[in-house]
Amino acid sequence: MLNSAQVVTSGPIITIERHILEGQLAHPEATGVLTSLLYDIALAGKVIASQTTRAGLVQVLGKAGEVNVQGEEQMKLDVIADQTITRLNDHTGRLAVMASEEHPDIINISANYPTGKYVLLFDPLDGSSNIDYTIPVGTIFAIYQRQSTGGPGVLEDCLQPGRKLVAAGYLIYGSSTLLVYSAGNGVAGFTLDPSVGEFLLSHPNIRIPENPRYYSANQGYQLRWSKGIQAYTRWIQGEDGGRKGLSLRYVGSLVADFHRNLLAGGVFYYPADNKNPQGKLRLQYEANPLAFIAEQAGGYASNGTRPILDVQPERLHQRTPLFIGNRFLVEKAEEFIRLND
Ligand code: P6P
Repeated sequence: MLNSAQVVTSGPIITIERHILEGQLAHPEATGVLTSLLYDIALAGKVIASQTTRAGLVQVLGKAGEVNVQGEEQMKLDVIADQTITRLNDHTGRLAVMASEEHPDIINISANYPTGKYVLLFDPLDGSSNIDYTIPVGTIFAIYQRQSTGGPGVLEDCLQPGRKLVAAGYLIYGSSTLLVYSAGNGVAGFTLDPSVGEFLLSHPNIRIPENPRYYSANQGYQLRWSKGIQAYTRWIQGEDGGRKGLSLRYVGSLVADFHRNLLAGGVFYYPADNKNPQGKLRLQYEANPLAFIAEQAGGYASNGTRPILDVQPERLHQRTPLFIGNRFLVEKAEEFIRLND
């Protein structure tokens, strides 16, 4: 059962547009551009949801026959999601530049359109390898202010540390379609009502519960982990006898695993190992936006030695180890790594 404090069961019906606009009122200097950008992302989520919830019916299952910059086979829905977000945002005049996990380089704004002050980075469909098995997948987005002055945005605009995020969030396409975002004043979740095509406030002020229930890690790789991570895992399972172990839940879809732990309390970790010495997950498209959400909800995210949000990105598709969830659980991982590795 979801934490009842986190799910709206009565009171006013608040659309995401109204919530974003009210958030904007708290910033008199706001020009409304960020509000419109967040609305554009919500619209992209509706379009993508219309595809993912009918995947088996519109023959988009299976591979697109292409391989992306990550060396992963692209699923057709990957391509659809990427094109939906790109085409909804490439002409609005709100962005200086975009970058997608599915594109090797930054995505410039055409000279036919004006540029704006924001930078959008996104993973259009994370967990897409699960599409054929009807396991929840998601979109992850990160919004920064451009650092370059005028003209087309540049690579450095897309290599900002997470501490500089203006807003971030994710959509989950699962048993329902949920959009979770933060613009720096807490975390809110909106559930799509497909009958009216509106995201309605369903999870106001999400806070990660103090008493965690789950841990999420692919223990199929455990023998590849460092001594510190293996010891941490035994601690999580209650080896020290001093505490009840946590239940293991691992879907293999980051957005689904993260969201469950955000609402129920827990930790997700994808450490570096001898196969992925830098870690598997991407700093700019996955770790930073989710770390922003985690900290806004009272949690924490680390690469095992320091806060994810403090890492200065060096490359657009840089990978990182990721430990994210309840602060004390993530800090415990840092301690095991510090003492054992
Ligand atoms: P593994 C999906 O491909 C993804 O990028 C994340 O969504 C997920 O958390 C992770 O990889 C799963 O990786 O190696 O456990 O299958």
